[in-house]
Amino acid sequence: MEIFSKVIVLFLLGAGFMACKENVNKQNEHPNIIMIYLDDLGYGDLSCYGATELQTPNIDALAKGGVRFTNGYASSATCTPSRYALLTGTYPWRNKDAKILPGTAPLLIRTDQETLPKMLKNVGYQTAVIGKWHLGLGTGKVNWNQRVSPGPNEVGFDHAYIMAATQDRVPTVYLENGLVDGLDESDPIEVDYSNNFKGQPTGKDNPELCEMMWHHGHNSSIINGIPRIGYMKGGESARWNDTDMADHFLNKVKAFLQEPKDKPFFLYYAMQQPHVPRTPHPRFVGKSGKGPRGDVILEADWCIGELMKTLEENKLLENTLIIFSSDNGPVLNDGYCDSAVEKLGMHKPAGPLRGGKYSLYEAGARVPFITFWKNTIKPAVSDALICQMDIMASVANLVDGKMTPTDSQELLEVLLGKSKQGRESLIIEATSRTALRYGDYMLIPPYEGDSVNELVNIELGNASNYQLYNLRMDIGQHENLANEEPEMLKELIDKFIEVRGEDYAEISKLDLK
Ligand code: NG6
Ligand code: CA
Repeated sequence: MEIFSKVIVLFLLGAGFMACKENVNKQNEHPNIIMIYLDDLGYGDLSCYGATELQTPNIDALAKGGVRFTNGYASSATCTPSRYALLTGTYPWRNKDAKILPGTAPLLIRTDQETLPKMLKNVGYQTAVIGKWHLGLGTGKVNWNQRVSPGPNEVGFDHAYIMAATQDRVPTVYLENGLVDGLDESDPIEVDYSNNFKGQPTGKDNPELCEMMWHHGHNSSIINGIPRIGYMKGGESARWNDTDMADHFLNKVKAFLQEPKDKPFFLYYAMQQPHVPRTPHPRFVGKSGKGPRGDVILEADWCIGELMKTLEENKLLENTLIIFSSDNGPVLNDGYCDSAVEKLGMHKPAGPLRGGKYSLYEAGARVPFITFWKNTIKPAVSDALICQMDIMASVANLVDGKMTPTDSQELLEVLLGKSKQGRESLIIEATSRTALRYGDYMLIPPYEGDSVNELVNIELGNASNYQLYNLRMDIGQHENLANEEPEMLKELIDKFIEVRGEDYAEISKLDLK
């Protein structure tokens, strides 16, 4: 009898163990997914990507325990197009409106369009965006005093806590599911990108009121002592506090993670650093020795450490795929005098790459790109070619999600570090110009326009002839091989035209024959 009961106990324990294991496996089929997306962080800005003058231990820990990609790309060298590609899995140059948007722009993603959050929602995910949006809101003239719609909720996010555009653009308020957070009805908000409101100070006319001076652009409404792009009036009680922004978004993230959940979740954590205006919390001021740009990178790294702690405390780490990247490459002076140039020292935001934000050279769209999933992803460095646009198809494969084939390539094995067979080719975009990465080569077609944007001091990639670089041999794009390798040049031009077709001819206004 005793033996019999022992057998039963063992059997029950075994069954319990199996059930538990099955549960874990089931959960593993539908892991939580967190996309951490920084704004203007360069390929060389992190110590895990070779920076020696800045230490980013929390992001380094992701890289150390996960896959660190050396050929990971945003689709573009500016924000809106990259975010569009990330969320829709389509090339931004297919949408003529996918350009840097003002804060009053209508929603860029069609509400009937397939998106990454919608695809996940359809297979049972709870979806949330917290942070920078910059993909437009509404359908035309927005009334910020009513629910602003369509927006993130209408393209797949159950929950949205966002800033509408960028930290340097009005309106300088947060929106929660379309409603301005903390708005007092008796002090309505008005926003205009063409004309000032009577009697409101501007950076242009009232420099004495600016605590941070503008260098180019950014001379409209002054809010919290910072001159912005665009004019805004009212909404005093709802205006954000710039130095608290990182903590504010982080607290929203923590609250979201701590909510009890009966579904897996997708969290798009779109951080504002190190985009201008760089406003580190006083805890981080002076910590990098590189001025506010370095300080906000340290602040962002700290936020990610806090995020990781929250995941651990809530026992979510082993069942969460984390993807870390940036929307475009680095810029130092992006319109404010904040000593980013003067205090740079030996730090190289672009690492070994040429160019920067706005550029068709590598530093424009090649960015830090890391995947981490405790006990599932094995640490590795991968040189596979991958684009943020590919996350949608890859994740769809992971969760059995449905999506119509688009420009997004299914590279789940690459994302998880099991394969290094990435893309064969990729079109990258920078301010409506495009270039082709094919294997180790980069083809930059001729474009009119300045070769250097003197205001931001970045080489844009414009030249009167084709440029061809072998990135494996020459990551810094010093040697144009167009004359030396005519066959390769021809092959790449053919490939480029095959994908870009008439659009390219129209945009570049060049005779392709
Ligand atoms: C530019 C702004 C720049 C930044 C950028 C958008 C001026 C002169 N420059 O037009 O400061 O806001 O747009 O950056 O206004 S992005 O990362 O969101 O694409
Ligand atoms: Ca950006």
